[in-house]
Amino acid sequence: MRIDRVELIQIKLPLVHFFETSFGRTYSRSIVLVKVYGDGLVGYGECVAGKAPLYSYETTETCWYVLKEFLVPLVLKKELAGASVVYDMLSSIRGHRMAKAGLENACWDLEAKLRGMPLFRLLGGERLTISSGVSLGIEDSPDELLRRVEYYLSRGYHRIKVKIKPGWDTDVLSALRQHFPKAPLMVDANGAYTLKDIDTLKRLDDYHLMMIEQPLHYEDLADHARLQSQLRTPLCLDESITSPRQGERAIELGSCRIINIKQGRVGGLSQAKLLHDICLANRIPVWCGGMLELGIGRAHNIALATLKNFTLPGDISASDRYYKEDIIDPPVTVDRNGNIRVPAEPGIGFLPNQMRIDRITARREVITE
Ligand code: OSB
Ligand code: MG
Repeated sequence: MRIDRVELIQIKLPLVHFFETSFGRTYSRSIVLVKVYGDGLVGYGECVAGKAPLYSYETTETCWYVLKEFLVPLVLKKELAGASVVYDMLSSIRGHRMAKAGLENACWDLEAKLRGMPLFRLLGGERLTISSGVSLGIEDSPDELLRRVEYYLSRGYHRIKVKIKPGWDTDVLSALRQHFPKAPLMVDANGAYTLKDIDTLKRLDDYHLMMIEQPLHYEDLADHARLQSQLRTPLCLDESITSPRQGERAIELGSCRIINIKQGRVGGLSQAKLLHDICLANRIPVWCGGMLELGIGRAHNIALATLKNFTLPGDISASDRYYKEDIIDPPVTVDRNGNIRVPAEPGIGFLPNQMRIDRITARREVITE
């Protein structure tokens, strides 16, 4: 496969409801889409980085810059054996994994389309439906959160994740458990605690949580190992696991018992699959994380979540949980049983709606050399 041009498109789309984590409130997403043209077809990718460097150092702007100046020139006009070689072709560039993922994932879509097969099959996936889950942000009041939890449980979602931070934790969880004693519930702190909060963290053991995601600083695998040894509830790492190598270290150190795999965070589908394989070999279950993706990134997540070791419901929800109108047709939906159908059509299996994309485009550039 030979890529003869790459198009970068920056779009902006408001969320139907703000999303608040321990690092702030988001009202809309500004993201970079990547279109790779080769052998007569087009592959689509989405960079998951946000406007500001809060979750990671990458941003919409750094993705655009690094793709245009450094990454795209490394693959343009080259003969590629397939998408699986792209990550190594980009290895001279340090970090910027979300930018790399946008480009590599577009190549995966293109390769699958050229072969006439669905992306999940090309990745080696084995599920025809995947479980839905939802991640609920910090709200203005616990009542507002309760209302939302009730709604998603009634829609059949298989797991509810709620964001916590100091001051929005044990009281909120007590209220949740009073109303929903048996609900499959977990929490995500996005690194908002330190070991000084050990008393609060130990009390989290009382709420029958499936897991506690990223309670401590993203750079501290050792502190997470210390914490895990004092808790019954499994820890799950997100921000800390920036690569398959970091995943291996976290497992070795006992920093977590579960890993959240986000293809954007680790540099694309090939690295995500590698991390998945490492976890499988070490009997660490994984689930597919989300970054409030639009339809293209969501489609890549769905394909990834069909791999064998994705045994826990992740953060893949219906398109309308995030956006009034998604940029793909049909939108992602959750059925009565809380499942999401994996498309059987070639590539990502959803059709990007170019007219809708054009309407929300802020900037566009075609790179041919
Ligand atoms: O920590 O998992 C996270 C969204 C943006 C950045 C970080 C995170 C999240 C979510 C939402 O929790 C997941 C989703 O529904 O896409
Ligand atoms: Mg997280």
